[in-house]
Amino acid sequence: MRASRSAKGFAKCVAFLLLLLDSFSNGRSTAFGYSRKTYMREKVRKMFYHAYEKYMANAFPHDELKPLTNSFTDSLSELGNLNLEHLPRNYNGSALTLIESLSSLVVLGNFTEFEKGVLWLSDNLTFDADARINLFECNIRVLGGLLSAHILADNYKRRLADGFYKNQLLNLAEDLGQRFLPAFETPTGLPYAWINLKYGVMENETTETSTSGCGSLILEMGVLSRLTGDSRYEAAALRALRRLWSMRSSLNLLGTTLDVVTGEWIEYSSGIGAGVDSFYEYLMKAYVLFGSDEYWDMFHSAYLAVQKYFRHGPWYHEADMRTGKPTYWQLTSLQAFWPGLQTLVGDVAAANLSHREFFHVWQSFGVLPERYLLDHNMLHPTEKYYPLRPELAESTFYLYQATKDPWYLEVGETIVGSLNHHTRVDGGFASVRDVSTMQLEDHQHSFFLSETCKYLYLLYDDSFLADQNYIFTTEGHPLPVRGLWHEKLPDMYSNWMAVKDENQASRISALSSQVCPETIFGGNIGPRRESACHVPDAHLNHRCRADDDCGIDSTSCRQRTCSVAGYCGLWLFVT
Ligand code: DMJ
Repeated sequence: MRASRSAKGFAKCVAFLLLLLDSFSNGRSTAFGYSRKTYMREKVRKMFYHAYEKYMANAFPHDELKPLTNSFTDSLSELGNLNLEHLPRNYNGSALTLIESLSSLVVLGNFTEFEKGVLWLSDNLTFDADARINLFECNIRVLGGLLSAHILADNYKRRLADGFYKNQLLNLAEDLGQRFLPAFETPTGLPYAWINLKYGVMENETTETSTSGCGSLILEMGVLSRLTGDSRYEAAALRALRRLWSMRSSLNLLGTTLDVVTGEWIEYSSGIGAGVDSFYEYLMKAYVLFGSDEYWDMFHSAYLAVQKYFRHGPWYHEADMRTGKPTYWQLTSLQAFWPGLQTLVGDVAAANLSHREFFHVWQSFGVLPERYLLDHNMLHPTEKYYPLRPELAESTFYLYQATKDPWYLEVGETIVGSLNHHTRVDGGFASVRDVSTMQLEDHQHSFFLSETCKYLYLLYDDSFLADQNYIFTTEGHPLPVRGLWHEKLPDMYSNWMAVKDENQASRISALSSQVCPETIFGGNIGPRRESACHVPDAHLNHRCRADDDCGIDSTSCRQRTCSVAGYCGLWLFVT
């Protein structure tokens, strides 16, 4: 009972944060009126259905659609498998795109199609397949998709045929979870990256995995344990996460790849993009979902290290975990999720700054290139593609929720325009092979339906979020924030609950209350300055005019300054 009340309090506080930030938009331009919002919502709805219907017509029940040839690919066995090794001979797909679409169908309010999908999966889906799959990919797409759809089916039972839903998706999820468990049987508890669904870990399997691969399992496996009462899934994911965390350097940095048998790092350089991204995301989101201090403590230290060693103004480079010295100066498309995570934490100022830069790159190319070499100011010679990724849309959605600044709706409009212009074809939506020529690739990734379309839709219609607080998994599948799942509410959040008025609230955020103690506001820096919550850019063009317009940086507690171009930031390297 106590736990449940605390969790509700916490959830309310998160909602309060969003409301509070809402008030910072200061009545900016309302050019984005109701009808334009409705128009955009319908435009995104059409995008989703175009992708979904073409998949159902030309690829289902295989995994993903090939939109240029109206055919399919059984890609679950190919995900993460760059050299396409050990491909199965008799694998005919798991209806991956349908699984990934279920939660989006609920967000769009289409319970008829949702029910049809659930019925088909209940009757036909089996994981008893001789297929070697990537544990991380299968976890976020399949296990996450099934669990989220199960919870939604249960929540919206009244919208489905009477007596229709009897936990079929949860049973499938449990079957899959059991097949994951052998991967964790290593001397370190760190899971193998690859597992055969039917036969477990293959002989001579590679022992190399990524930080995301063993650090981004806790949401799905934790929820599976909470729903089934079988603690093995959460215990395995938590053991792996703890072991991974114990491998951090004295700077609180981690590498990108490691060996699951020896527990040694293989690649010491890392950043916030490929191979690491969702590790950070899951620490924070596990804290919100399960309320355990342990996740917050890990996230907090990791976040501060990222801001200290990877950040350069609004950009993030990579660094060696042992020395903190920069290694690669590259922008990657996956990094664009970071402002969304920062917004969830309350560090909206930093989020806003980076988001603008990613959007600027999107505008320059028409979409986000997979990798851009910041030090050479050029596209990466081989990674010039854009596979319909969601990260910029995701961050735009979070920032709009936090600020209600209509500018983010315009950003969304640009993204929607580019996607329709460059990637829509008769047979669905195609990935871009080369952003410099806009040559297309015959692949519609399932995350286009689970994430890209969902976040864009939620930008213009968030009614799905009205009655329940959700955390979105890294694949965009909503999981409810439930009091029952909270062990206890950490003390630091008492700050939020004690907030009485707006002025007080504006000086506290999850991070600032830890990093910049409130006394700092009465000290050298002066009273009434918020640290983390937002850039108090009350001006209509969102730009500062003087240093005084900029708040305090949440991680260094240093005064931000106003750049020549009119942006608040810490323009020097943070050391
Ligand atoms: C998705 O599968 C997830 O968002 C994952 O965390 C990163 N990559 C893709 C989308 O780009």
